[in-house]
Amino acid sequence: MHEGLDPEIHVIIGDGSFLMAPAELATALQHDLKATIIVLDNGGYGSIDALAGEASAGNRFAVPTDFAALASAFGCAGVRAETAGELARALAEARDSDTTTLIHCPTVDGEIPASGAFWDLGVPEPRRPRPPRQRRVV
Ligand SMILES: Cc1ncc(C[n+]2csc(CCOP(=O)(O)OP(=O)(O)O)c2C)c(N)n1
Ligand SMILES: [Mg+2]
Repeated sequence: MHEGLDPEIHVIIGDGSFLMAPAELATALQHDLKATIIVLDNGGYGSIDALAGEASAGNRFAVPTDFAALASAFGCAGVRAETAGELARALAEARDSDTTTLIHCPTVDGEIPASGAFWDLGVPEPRRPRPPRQRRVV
């Protein structure tokens, strides 16, 4: 739903949340909707990782995702912005464009900073421990 005078729609979303439903890019194209999606990439489920503390498992992504390439694969524009200047340029280009644009913003290099918050979070356990599956190189 869109309200207000500015016809532009902006979405700000974390990398983990975006990866739960990337096919929404196809939905945007299918319905001829334009949105500018800013993906804040801290390399994992940062909030959950911090809340789980010592018990955290599987909340950091072992493999980086090229979100700009992912957007291109869906037929959207994809761009990576690592500085405030690059982000400003990318936003201006997205505003001038007719298509949905994804702007990939890496926010931390490596460690996800602690949030300082605490949440008594249950950590699910697999039936038998096994290492995460590796991405197959073809
Ligand atoms: C559909 C769904 N699955 C799982 C969750 C639990 N959850 C809340 S925050 C979060 C992490 C989100 O990660 P990200 O979007 O990368 O944001 P970050 O915490 O790293 O800033 C998860 C998995 C949720 N809220 N909704
Ligand atoms: Mg994240």
